[in-house]
Amino acid sequence: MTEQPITADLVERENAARETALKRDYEALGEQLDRRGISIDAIRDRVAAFGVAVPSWGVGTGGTRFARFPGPGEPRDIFDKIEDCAVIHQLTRATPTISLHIPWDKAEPEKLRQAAERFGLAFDAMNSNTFQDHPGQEHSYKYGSLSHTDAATRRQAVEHNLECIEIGKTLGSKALTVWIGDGSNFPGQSDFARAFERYLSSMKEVYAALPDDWRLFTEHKMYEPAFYSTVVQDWGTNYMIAKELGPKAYCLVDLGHHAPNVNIEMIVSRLIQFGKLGGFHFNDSKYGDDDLDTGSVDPYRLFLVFNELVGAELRNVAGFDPAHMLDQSHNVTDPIESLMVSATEVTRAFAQALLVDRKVLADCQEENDALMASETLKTAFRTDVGPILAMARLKSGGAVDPVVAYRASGYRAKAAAERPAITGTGGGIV
Ligand SMILES: [Mn+2]
Repeated sequence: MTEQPITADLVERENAARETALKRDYEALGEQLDRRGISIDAIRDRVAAFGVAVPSWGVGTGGTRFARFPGPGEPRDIFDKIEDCAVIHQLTRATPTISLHIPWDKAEPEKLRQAAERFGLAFDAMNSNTFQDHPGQEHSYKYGSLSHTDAATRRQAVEHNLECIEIGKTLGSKALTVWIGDGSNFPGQSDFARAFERYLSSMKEVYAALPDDWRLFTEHKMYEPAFYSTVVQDWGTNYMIAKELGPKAYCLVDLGHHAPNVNIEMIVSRLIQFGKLGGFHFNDSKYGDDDLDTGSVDPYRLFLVFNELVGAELRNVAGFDPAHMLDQSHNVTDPIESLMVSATEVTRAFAQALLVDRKVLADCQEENDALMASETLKTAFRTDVGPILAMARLKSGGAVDPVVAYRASGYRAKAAAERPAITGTGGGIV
């Protein structure tokens, strides 16, 4: 029997207080959608079946290069992290998998598997880490890893990725995500072409070790930690990598890893069209990078991304199976609360995208009716799908209001009593 970190009684009690109002709201929305030719129950079932992975590093408090302000009851190790991930899934029913980061989460693979299984969780993509030095490693990544000028350093970085694949095999993972911090801080510091050539050569070795049923995701990032240039800086380079490596290689789109105002939904469309969209790291940003909670700044952009995804699904694009993961840094909130809200925002965007009248949209596009095309999207986006999301959670045994139930459970205070405060450890924002 699957263990639940929060007692079922508490969740039931919290849900009972909200159920009557929810049913009324759900019925009212159902009538409205019915007039638009949409079955609310069908949307609810799609939402209930949707999942987004939680990154193990997300349940710890993040930080910036200036400071980190840890919260109470922070996870001490990967086993505490798995328990926190279980809370998120118990209440939202939207996060059935965890994405591990090696070596931060290194432990006996069998113990990891059992710890996840205890809570009914599985493992998503494995993440390698060659953007910082780890205790005992022979060669430093200060000047790069997979693209380093020194062959021995590149070899060490390749070996690390191979180890991640080996660990992932035991855990039932089916993908490896590679993000590197390689790049330069000065014009002239690095030869762009030679660095990229070295990177491709290293990645070919990683790709060769990939099991047949695995996928390799490469993640681009415009800047940071290198501030002048990065080796895998944008989706164009990422696409070239995926093409160069082969059919199991795909591009991963981290929403925050682009310049402000970049049309990300269009990048998503391009990658889908050419069969190379691997998946997402969801988060939000205002000026740059990926530190803000998903949907907190620009929920319309998130919706537009899902509009492309749902469109591709309805067109039955061959091999279309994007992976979804949250990847954000929580500096001022309880990470469990942020991840629950963010998982909800992802499912909200998905539900809204399911409401788009595709026939009307296609007609508007054919007729060059720009205004009504936009309004067709806006109609879906403006629909408050909250009751659908809450009903999907209720039917799946989750909480009608996950944050309220979580706060009522006193989980964080209990964790704080059991887990002594820790300091240090990287924020792990990749
Ligand atoms: Mn990322």
